[in-house]
Amino acid sequence: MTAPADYAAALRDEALAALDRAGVPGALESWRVEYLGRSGKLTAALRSVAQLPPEERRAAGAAANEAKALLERRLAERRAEIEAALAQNAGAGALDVTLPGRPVPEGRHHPSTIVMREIQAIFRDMGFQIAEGPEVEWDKYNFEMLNIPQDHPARDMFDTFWLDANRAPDGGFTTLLRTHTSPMQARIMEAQEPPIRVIIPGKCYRYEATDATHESQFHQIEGLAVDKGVTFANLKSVLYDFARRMFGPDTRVRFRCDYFPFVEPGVDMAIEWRGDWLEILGAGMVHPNVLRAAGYDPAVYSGFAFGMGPERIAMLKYGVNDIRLFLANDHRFLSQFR
Ligand code: FA5
Repeated sequence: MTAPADYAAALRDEALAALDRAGVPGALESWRVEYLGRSGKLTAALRSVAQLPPEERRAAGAAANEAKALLERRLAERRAEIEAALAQNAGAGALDVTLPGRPVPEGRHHPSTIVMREIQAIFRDMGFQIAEGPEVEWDKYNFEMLNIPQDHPARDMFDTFWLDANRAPDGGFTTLLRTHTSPMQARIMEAQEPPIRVIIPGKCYRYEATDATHESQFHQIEGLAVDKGVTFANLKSVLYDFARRMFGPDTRVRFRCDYFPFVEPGVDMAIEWRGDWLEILGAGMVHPNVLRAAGYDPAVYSGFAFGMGPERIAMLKYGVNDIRLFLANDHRFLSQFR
């Protein structure tokens, strides 16, 4: 059997360990009640000293009293420690409702987004609708319906990311990442009747070596207008108007012949910018084969189409000398635009 003095010492050690674990004022109070309260363990031990045989009473009483004094002292010390820690934390994390709020860093738009929105707003003003289409596209829309059949040499103009999905029985590719937004010309004409006046912004992909003016992922904004009696003069006036709204009212514009299989005649348009002529888009009258493929009678309807690259336009407007900065995700670059 444990001697009463040893029992008091064991109780003391147990209480000290429990005290170390008590970290908040409420836990200290529970501890006090458990060991030093009126029905506490140590109080009970002290009381039981009276029932001991006289020869044990002295040692047991002394041990229990010593333990009690020690625990009371440690309780006071522990309370002071906890209060000091709380006071320090309260100072550090104090909620002062009179302080002004912390500023939330303002988000910014990507330069491509800024330029695309600007371009879209100009065409919206002119009465164009805005449509979007799939980035994973069928060969049929990206090429065939645009007057670029299988094995047509113009396919070399577009270095294509082909996809493994839906391979033809002979193993040929049928799906790809669209190389331009022009497939939406075919999709829109196939789905609706003229009159059509629409622009299509979206991402395009080309399997080409990147350099300061070529990325493998970039945006285009396609434009398409189809109706009875649409002429090349309409195309020119819309694009002149666009250029002057986008780059300033005195901007000079130049058209030169260019070749795209889906337009006839085809042109590229350049603007005069800081003394240089810079091409900003390809355009032309929708090729009769494209109208026919979509189910329109080219004897009745005509149309124009154009396609431009917003990143190249952003490079001009903001003086960016390397297109790869747009997707490099460097905050020092991106934070310069609003
Ligand atoms: C086309 O993609 C034609 N679909 C445009 C068109 C539409 C012509 C309708 C006629 C009628 P092109 O390959 O030139 O054309 O690309 C058009 C624009 O996309 C370019 O002027 C350029 O601004 C942008 N672009 C093309 N390739 C890249 C690239 N690798 N990186 C960044 N921008 C590019």
